[in-house]
Amino acid sequence: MHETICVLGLGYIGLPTALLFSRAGHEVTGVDIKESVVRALNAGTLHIDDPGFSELFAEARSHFIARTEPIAADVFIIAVPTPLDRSVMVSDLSYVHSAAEMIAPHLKEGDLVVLESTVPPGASGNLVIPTLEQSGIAAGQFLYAHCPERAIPGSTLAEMIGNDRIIGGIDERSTLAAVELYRHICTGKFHTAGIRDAEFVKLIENTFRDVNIAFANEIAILAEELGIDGWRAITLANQHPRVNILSPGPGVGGHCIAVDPVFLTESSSAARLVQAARQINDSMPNRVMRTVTEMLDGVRNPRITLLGVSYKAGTPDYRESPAIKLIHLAENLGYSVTCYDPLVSQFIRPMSDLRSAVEGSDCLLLLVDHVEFLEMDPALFVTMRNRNLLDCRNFLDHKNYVAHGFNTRILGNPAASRENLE
Ligand code: SAJ
Repeated sequence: MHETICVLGLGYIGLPTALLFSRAGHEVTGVDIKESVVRALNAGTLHIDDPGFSELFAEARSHFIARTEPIAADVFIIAVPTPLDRSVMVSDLSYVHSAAEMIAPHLKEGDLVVLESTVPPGASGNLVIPTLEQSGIAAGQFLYAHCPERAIPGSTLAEMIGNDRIIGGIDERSTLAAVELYRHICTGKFHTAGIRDAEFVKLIENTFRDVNIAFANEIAILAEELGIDGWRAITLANQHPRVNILSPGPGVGGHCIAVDPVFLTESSSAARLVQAARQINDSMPNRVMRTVTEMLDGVRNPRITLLGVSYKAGTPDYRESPAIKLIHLAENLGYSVTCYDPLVSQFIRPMSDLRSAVEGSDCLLLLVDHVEFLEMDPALFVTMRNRNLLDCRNFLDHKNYVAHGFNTRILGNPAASRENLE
């Protein structure tokens, strides 16, 4: 059966979800409060991109329309942002709440409401369902399930289709209805759970990654203290069949990994490891900046060049990017900062082309392992005032930079001084 579907929120998750259901033959109304997004989509222009999005849009458009308000439908999918309110370090559920308020007047008995947005455990029962019940229809008369998204930006469609999904309904009917629905767009397995369990599982997945990145970052810090190449040590440790340590870096960005551990622990007074991991990852830009100040000791009016400002390789997305904190730290120390990123054109600071970004610079600071950086020729950096390189991803061909007169440092590898690389 092909139901009518209303998807609330047309961002990185809501838009591809809406289009996959449209392509599967459902009549889909995509709802976004931003009129510019609605206008662009109805005129055939995508406002976000990821591999396969434009092809999918072309195939799905005949069954898809965007609006600023929901309409009656058989299924409502909530895929709005749940940001972290950093002033109080608590999840901001206002978009989820207002999506539920917008659905309530259209809700009928037998409709299914699915929450895809990531929320703290209990949010469905405490906030979303009571708001939907303001329609006068009780939960159970309408169906409700939490089906958290798990797709990684950069491979959103492939993961949205292929990954297993966790589905937690308020009752068996809801769970089965949600499984039946997602079967139309997903080829992965379905694992059913209680509703709070599903909320919790999503958060521990991303927290697992945050904690493991923090471990990699702590290894980098210890390796620097002990004079050991932390990257080589991690590679060697990972030869063990049950060890898989992640990679150190200048900090954890994006709208999920840095945020979900806070959602997980916001009602707890006991969580320690998760909070310690957050602190380690959040302090990485400070550590990087300290290394830069050591490298540029004695340089007057220092100028540094950030290579990569997105939150990770292969994406123009710079939400919560470690580059943002680094820029603030550097500017507070009186540094001037130039930015080059082959994928980012809009940022919190003006973006330069590579040539102008390095002109007069005292240090290249590689923050993101975009493949495009491998093509840079260090011979082109003759206009730098001082040739320093700090590679926070152990990514570049350091010997080549040393051969071109660069003083090179690698995060997590104090041995990578000029002498050792020569
Ligand atoms: N990072 C490191 N070292 C690593 C891996 C990542 O420093 O070894 C950094 C990245 O540079 C980046 C940040 O962590 O700044 C997060 O990047 P990511 O690739 O780990 O994750 P996201 O935020 O792009 O996507 C995650 C995924 N979650 C997991 O892998 C458990 C994705 O599957 C989720 O759907 C997504 O969060 C989400 O929306 O929740």
